[in-house]
Amino acid sequence: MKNSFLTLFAIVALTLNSCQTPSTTKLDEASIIPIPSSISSSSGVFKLGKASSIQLIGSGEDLSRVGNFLAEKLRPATGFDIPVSTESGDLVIELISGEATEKYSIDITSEQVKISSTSAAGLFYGMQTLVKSLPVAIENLSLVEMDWIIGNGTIEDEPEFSYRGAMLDVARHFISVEDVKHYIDQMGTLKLNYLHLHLSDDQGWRIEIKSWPKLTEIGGKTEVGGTEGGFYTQGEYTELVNYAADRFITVVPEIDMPGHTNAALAAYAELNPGVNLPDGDFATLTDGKIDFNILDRNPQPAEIYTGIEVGFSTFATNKEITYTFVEDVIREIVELTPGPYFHIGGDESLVTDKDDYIYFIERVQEIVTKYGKKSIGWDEIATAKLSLGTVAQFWAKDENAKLAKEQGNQILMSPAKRAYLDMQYDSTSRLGLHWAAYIELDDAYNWDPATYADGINKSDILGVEAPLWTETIDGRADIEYMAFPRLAALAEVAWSSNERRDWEDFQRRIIQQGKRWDINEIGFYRSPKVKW
Ligand code: TNX
Repeated sequence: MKNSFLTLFAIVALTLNSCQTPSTTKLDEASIIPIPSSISSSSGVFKLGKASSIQLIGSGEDLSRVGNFLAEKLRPATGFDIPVSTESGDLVIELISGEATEKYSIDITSEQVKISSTSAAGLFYGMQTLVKSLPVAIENLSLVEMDWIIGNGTIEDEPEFSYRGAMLDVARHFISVEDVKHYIDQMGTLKLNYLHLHLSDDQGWRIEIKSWPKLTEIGGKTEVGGTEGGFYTQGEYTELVNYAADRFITVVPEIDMPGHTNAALAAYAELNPGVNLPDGDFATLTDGKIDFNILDRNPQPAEIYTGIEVGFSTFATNKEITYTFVEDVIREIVELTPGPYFHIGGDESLVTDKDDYIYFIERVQEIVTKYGKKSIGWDEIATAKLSLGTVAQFWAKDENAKLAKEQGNQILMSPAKRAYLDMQYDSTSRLGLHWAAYIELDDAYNWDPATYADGINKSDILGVEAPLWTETIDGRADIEYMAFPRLAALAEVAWSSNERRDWEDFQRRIIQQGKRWDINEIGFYRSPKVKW
């Protein structure tokens, strides 16, 4: 009796279990981050099989690249060949005609999966969504025997903001080409499309400038803490630009100025304000005015700096040599940069006189315009007269964002209290600073760029960017610990509408994302806000 009861129980349990399979593969229960605009499920599943193949409809190098990315992503764990052709296939990637936008749709039936978009970027995003609709085991680089199924249904998706960025501060601690590429890979999976490289600061100059070689020879030698620094040759920078472009990510180079310039000031004495008089030499008064010729004589190079204070350095804004220098640097970097933006920094110039600061920013903006780019600058630049198309990157002050808006300029949202990946999670975090806030995962997630800054509305906002400053961060493990999972939260803030976002549902999806990171050996922070 007892035995037959157990047998019956086992049969019921087995049946229940097998009934569960379809429900766990319902498309709207997939763990897609950022959450798409709409997902509707229908009955049945699509099953990836040994004979599965990719069909490209349309033409162009970008389209084939997307097809090959998908094939390469699916092959290792499934062990299937997944050929890519224009002939036929059950995985269809279709470039449709029409004005190119980032919008895409995916239609999944038991016979076929079809991704369509008017742009290759849209197809790339659709491909990322498809990968996240498959079981997390798809991330494995070696064979996993299982059913590779996706629930039938339709996904329609498009981003809320056109600029979805991440910044790496490669100046405070140098970040190797390989580690930047690894970050770019992760950005791609999160549908981020701008990589801002903070290439210079007090502690380091990180890009080769052929006309001013001491920038990297002297200014690139060290980093915070006094360890060996580094820099990208122009070839390596180009390699990063191309690697990013293959993933539909545009590089935004930043040369921070007129403050945060100690590394350049250490390399070239002539860029320093002429206050470093040799011992015993004094400025004289001529007709009651300081004689600047004497003041400017023999400026001394600054000392190499490896601490983490901010706001103590400035270029000499009143010397022509400074603008010759800035123009050479901008020209050389612009030649290597296909994207539309050049970031001129402009933050925390605390030892630059206010009028000098405004003069400098306005002149540098003109140089950027001359070389065909638009300027981006930290929000302080809005105290100057901004050119048409210049973008103010909000990090601290509502007043500055308002000044930019009143001048008809757009705002890039990087509020330090929400979007700064170098802020500690809580007081026990082993890395990071906390001058702006402690930022737990829910803090990074629960804010709305369109209402965050007083007087700034959705239409004033170009997008959202998550900066990672590296005073306390050195190497891939540190980067991963600070960036993940928060970068995923911020990617959803940038891509998905406020109405679509939901913290409870995000918790469910980030747990699955965490499994993917585990398989990819990404050492993310296991926030106590989530039951991993
Ligand atoms: C402020 S944010 C800075 C950076 C520091 C950062 C550290 C901004 C525009 N300037 O120079 O690295 O704080 O959190």
